[in-house]
Amino acid sequence: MKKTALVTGATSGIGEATARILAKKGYNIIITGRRAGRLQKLSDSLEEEFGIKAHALMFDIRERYQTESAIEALPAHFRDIDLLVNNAGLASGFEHIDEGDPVDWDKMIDTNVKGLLYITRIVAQMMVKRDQGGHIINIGSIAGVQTYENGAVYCASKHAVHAISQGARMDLLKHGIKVTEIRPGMVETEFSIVRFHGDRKEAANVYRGITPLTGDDIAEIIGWIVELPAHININEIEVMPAQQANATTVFRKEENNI
Ligand code: NDP
Ligand code: 8X3
Repeated sequence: MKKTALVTGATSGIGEATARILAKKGYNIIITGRRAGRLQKLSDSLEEEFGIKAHALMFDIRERYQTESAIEALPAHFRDIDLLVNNAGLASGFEHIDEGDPVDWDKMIDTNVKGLLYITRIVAQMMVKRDQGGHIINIGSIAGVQTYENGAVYCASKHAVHAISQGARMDLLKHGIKVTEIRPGMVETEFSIVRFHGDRKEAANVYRGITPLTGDDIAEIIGWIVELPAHININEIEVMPAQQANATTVFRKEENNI
């Protein structure tokens, strides 16, 4: 019987790549996000390309009732969720704390922390009730264990994901539900475009002189983790571009005349 995976934030970047790799591995896929057109297109292409069943759920993960209603309304054949990939998230703004915009702060905390909690709670309840184990993979960040200038609130939100991952792993242990936290460094997706409020030049500058990770790189790692034997869990994994040592140390070729 095919397994079912739910991937949040599958309309671009890491989430989209993850949905593709899991579909390729034979999972039936539930994808979520706010951009309906992209969701439908991806859902159709997953079914066509990989011969699996896909189901698109459009909701804003910051809204608890939207999130819960969407999951509660899942058709019967999508309700046995084996794998939840908590990927939806964003950075919004890049300023010192005294200059930050509370609208940006709310977006990050409501999406990265509260949204992740809302969906985790309801899917974990379903997994516990079903009593067949399960796996929750949280996309954290290097920002979940390190902090950088102009990133206090994003880093705080990812520190919360780090804590939630550790706590959930303990809480769900007796139910055979594994919890994995993946902490990437720089991945070139729409992330920086969103962080800089649509300024593509500023976003491209983040990756100047380096070969960043791609969504596919993270998806490959997820694909490997989910195929490990049942008795193994990867608690956490930190993955960086080879030119990035930590959150603040990057070796850029152009600046080093290479
Ligand atoms: P993208 O901007 O490409 O993708 C973000 C995804 O999250 C989109 O599908 C978006 O869908 C979804 N999303 C954002 N806000 C909401 C919301 N309110 N409700 C529902 N879905 C939402 O960025 P990435 O792929 O890079 O980001 C994915 C995750 O990876 C994030 O949690 C990010 O923090 C993390 N990460 C990213 C790194 C990077 O360098 N790129 C490094 C480390 C971690 P839509 O807009 O359709 O709602
Ligand atoms: C995204 C990576 O370094 O921009 O989580 O915070 S970073």
